[in-house]
Amino acid sequence: MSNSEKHLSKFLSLVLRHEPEKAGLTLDSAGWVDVDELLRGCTAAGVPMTRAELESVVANNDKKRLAFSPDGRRIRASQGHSVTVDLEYAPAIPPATLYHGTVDRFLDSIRVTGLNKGERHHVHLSAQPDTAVQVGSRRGRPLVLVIDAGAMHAAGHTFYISANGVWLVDHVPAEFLTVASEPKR
Ligand code: HQG
Repeated sequence: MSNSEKHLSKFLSLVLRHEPEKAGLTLDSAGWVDVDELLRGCTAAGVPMTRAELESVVANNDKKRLAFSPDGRRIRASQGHSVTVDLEYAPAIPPATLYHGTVDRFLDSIRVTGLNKGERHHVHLSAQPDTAVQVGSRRGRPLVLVIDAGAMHAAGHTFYISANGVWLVDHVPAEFLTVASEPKR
């Protein structure tokens, strides 16, 4: 992705997940906005963008964070919102094991309260440990937690999978998680 595409991508994630008002927009209840309105709003906000540029950002985004509606007229972020939206994903059966990337300094708290969703709508989990390593690396030396998703599901926890493959759950109680490798203190 070029630097200018990265700039557009960051602004789009900001607008479509957190602050639609920055582009004079409101998201509908499922997070969608009209593509033409989005392009006009971004341009008015000082981040001019053509439909072709938007399509290129959506296609090249490393995590496929954004998705067009089937008719191509609307667009939304596939997960990661802090504004209230209901993405209307159907509950899904998780794999036996899922992973969460974090850092050592959060571990004591996580062991007490489990994994909390914080500012987001869900706790984010991945099917691949490598993804968890990348997520944890945003904050320091990554620590990978192993989640017994099969047992959680059997205990009645509802899982969803986003359009870009992120596993979502409301909370992970501490008894369902273990540390993949103990951090060196
Ligand atoms: C931690 C990015 C203390 C949790 C990434 C994490 C991901 C606790 C942080 C996506 C805790 C929340 C999500 C507890 C959880 N005590 N700390 N009880 N429970 N935490 O950013 O999972 O680029 O909200 O471990 O790649 O890091 O936005 O969640 O460190 O996919 O598309 O609290 O965000 O994707 O941080 O990241 P976040 P996350 P995007």
